[in-house]
Parts: sequence; C-alpha cells; structure tokens
Amino acid sequence: MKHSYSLLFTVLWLAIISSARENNIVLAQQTKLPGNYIQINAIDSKDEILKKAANVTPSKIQYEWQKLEFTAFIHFGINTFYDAEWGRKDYDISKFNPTDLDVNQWTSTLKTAGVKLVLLTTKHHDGFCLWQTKLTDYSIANTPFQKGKGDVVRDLSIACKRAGLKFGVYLSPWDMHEPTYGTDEYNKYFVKQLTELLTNYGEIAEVWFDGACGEGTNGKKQVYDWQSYYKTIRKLQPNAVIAIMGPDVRWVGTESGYGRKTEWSVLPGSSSSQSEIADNSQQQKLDAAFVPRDLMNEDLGSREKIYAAASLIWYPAEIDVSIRNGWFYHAHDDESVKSPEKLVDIYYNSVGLNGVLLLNIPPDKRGLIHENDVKALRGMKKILDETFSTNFARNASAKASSTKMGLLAKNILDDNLETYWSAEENVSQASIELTFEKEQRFNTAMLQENIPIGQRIEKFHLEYWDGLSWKTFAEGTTVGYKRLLRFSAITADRIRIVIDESRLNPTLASFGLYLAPETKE
Ligand code: FUL
Repeated sequence: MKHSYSLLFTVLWLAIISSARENNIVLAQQTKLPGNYIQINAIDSKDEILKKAANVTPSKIQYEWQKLEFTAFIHFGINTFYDAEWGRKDYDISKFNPTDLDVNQWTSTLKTAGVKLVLLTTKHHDGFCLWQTKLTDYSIANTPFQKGKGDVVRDLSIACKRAGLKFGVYLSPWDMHEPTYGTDEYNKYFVKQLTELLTNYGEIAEVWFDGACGEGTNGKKQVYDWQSYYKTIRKLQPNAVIAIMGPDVRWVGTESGYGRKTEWSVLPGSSSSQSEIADNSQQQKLDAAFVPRDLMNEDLGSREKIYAAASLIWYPAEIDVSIRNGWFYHAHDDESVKSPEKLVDIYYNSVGLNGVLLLNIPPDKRGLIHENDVKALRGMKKILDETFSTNFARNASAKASSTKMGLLAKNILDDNLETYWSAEENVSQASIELTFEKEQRFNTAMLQENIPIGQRIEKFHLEYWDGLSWKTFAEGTTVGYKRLLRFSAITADRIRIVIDESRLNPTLASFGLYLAPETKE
C-alpha cells in the first residue's frame, strides 16, 4: 500500500495548509484557551515554552477518544466484489450482493476482541455508497442486495448501539464516480453526504477523512473545502472527533501498526520559526498553528522541536493497520491473516506507545468476517487477557520521593484514572518505591500519565532490588496516555519507578506489573 501511503501524506500536508485558517476557528470555538492550543510568544524563554508544553491538554472529545484504546476499521463495499483496493469509477454495481451479510457477527467478533469503536467505509474512493442516499444512484439502493432496500450504515449503527460499541464513519473525499467531483459543486455534494450520515444514523463518535485526492471523471482533482466539512460535523455531531484530515486526531505516519518509541501528543502547531511569524497578525499566527508538518518524521515533539514552535497543540496519534495485506477482503489473503502474536505485538506498539489502535478487519463477499480473522482476534484477546488479568503491583505499599499535597503515590495502584500521583511543583525528577508483601514475578509493565493535565514525562526507568542494589530492568522515554514495556521476567519484592526527566512536575495515574505468557514474537 505504498502508493496510498505516500499520496496520503502529500495530500494531508497540502490540504491541512489550505484549511488551516478555518480549522483553527473551529477549534478555537470548541475549546477554551489554553487547552489543546497554546501560543508561543517571541519573548518566551525556553523554560516558559517548556512550561506551556507541559500544560497543553486534550479537549474533552480527544480524551474520551484516547481512552477507547482499541478501535476497528471495516473496509467493505463494491471493491469487495471486484477484488479491488482503490476500485474504478464505473463498476457494474449489481455485483454487490453479499449472500450472508450479518453485521451482528461483525459486532460480536469485534466486541469479544476488546474493540470499543467501529469505523465503516461508507464510501471509498470509487464513490459507491453503502447507505440509502438521496444524492446519487451509485449506491446500495441500485443493487440486488435486499432488493435495493439494504442499508449497511443503518444496520451497523444499530448493531453497534446494541453491542455497546461506538460507531464512526469513513467518507472518502476523493470520489472517482461523482460527476461534480473537481468542481465547487462537489464540496456542496460532500456536505450533503455528511449531513445524511450525521443526521440519520444516531450518535457518530468519529469521522475519518482520507488524504487521498485523485482525479475524478473529468480528469480534475478536487480542492476540498475542509472548513465546510468541519462546520457540518461540529454542528451535527459535536462529540465526534475528526481524524486524519482533521483537527482532533492525527495519522501516526505509517500504516504498519507501529508507533514511535517517543510519541508526544503535544506538537508544534507550526514549523515556522518565531522570527518568521513575529511580524504576523494574531489571526495569521492562529492560522499557522494547525499546520502540523512532517507527520512521518521520527521526532515530532522533542524540546528542540517545541522551542522552535509558534504554538503548541494537542494532536494525538491514531495507528491504522490491516489484519490482512489489503484494506479490502481478498481470498488470496486468507492464509496471511496476521497471527495472534503479531497482533499482540502491534497492540504493544500502538496502544502501548501512547496511541489508539485502528485495526482493519474487512468482511468477505458473504458479508462476514472470515473464520481466519475471527480466530486471530480470539487468539490476540486470549493473550492480552492472560497478561492483564492480574496486576501484581495492586496491593503494594507505595512511597514517593516527592508528593504534591494530597496527590499520593498509592493513587497509581487503584483502577481509577481520575486519582493520580504528582511530584511537587518544580520537581522534575522523582521516584516511587513499591514494596510487595511477598516476591512477585512479572515481565510486563504499564505506566499511565494523568493526561487531562498534560503530557510531561520525557525519560524514565524501572529498577528492582536484588538484595544488594537497585538494578534497571526497563526504560523508556515518553509515557503519555499509556506506555507498555516488556522485558525478561523479574522476581522481586521491591521496585522503583524513576522519572529521570520531565517537563514540570511529573504525574502518574496508573501503574501495573503483569506476567505475559511466552509468545513467539
Ligand atoms: C488510504 C486509502 O487510500 C486506503 O485505501 C485505505 O482506505 C486507507 C485506510 O487509507 O489512504
């Protein structure tokens, strides 16, 4: 999928630039400042910038989304029946006829796997619509499926609700089929499509805009009016996050399932240097803020990056990857469905690296999630359940080297993310010692910062007491919402969490130690 990947990046960058102004206005209305946006002034010292960075926080909808951790993509449509990925503009859509479509099988499979939100490709680049739209004939209404009365968006939204899953829509801005594509008219058409989807199918928790922008029937590419799209979403579904080509959630930069070892949710809002923007108006500075460049860069949020920023924004990472080689179902992928061990590895490197995992599971021509995918998901869940069922740190006694009044170390051991430990103001290095009643054996650790007040930890390590001295058994850089670490099993009755570097005083909302079963990868 290299072609889609580089195209996505190029278009992502260009389109975000063109929409920066409107994008910011929408955000400024949505969140109180400071919140998920802080301006840097030309006179700010490095210390002041660091302090600002430590105080950028997620908006409410960004935080709610982050807590979902594990979400699923469903790529399904006319491509499924043509063995295609990007499709064509002129398919004979009468070929769309799933014989056994069962959205409840999708939701029960996903729910059992631990998924919290399901995102459906309601229209991919080919333009075929999976719902009863009044706007085009190129839809499910003109297929033999359920004699033209079917509506996969309706059925899946109902099934999700029933299963207690959140529901989201992928609507491709690129539309190869729609004749108005490439003209201003198309932007109005797209807003109407959004309006149908966001009005008729209950609560929508995520709207996913792809960066691909190819040619339409007239050979032209579209200039997308992102502002009108965002406005429509904010108005009709204010609790929905707008992802990828949107201001709430960013693309991690690959489609591999692996995030960065150092993953900041606080990013420079613009890569312009302070001197470049110094003469600009307030509005221009705001306009430039949400122009996150270099999303594929290894370093997005280090001190070096934020010192050069014009503003700072909370822009968390979503990590999308398919359980198969393709995004759509192909029978030839049946034997190369990712193994449970590989999926677990992806989980550690996405959810465990301060990201939200968006795992694609494409239903087949029957309209069912294939047996091999079901099996792989079950296997993944079994390993994760076996690992995370017992937290061996749960009953430890906890003592911190520094404690802000009332924000005690023991708060990291309850299951409540709202209670947390904090070091005192101006203390950026601190440790928490945990003592267990008896020796415990573990090979996995979990740390969570209290991100509603910011992401701060830059470097940490974990130590155990071997009877004579403290020995390091794991280390890392950023923590953010969640950091998972795996290491060779340790048996100990005392451990220390050492925060080596932090932007302001560090916090931790949760900590756990677990024993994962041996896996192949
Ligand atoms: C890409 C698309 O071009 C692929 O077909 C797929 O939908 C993926 C999730 O995003 O940009």
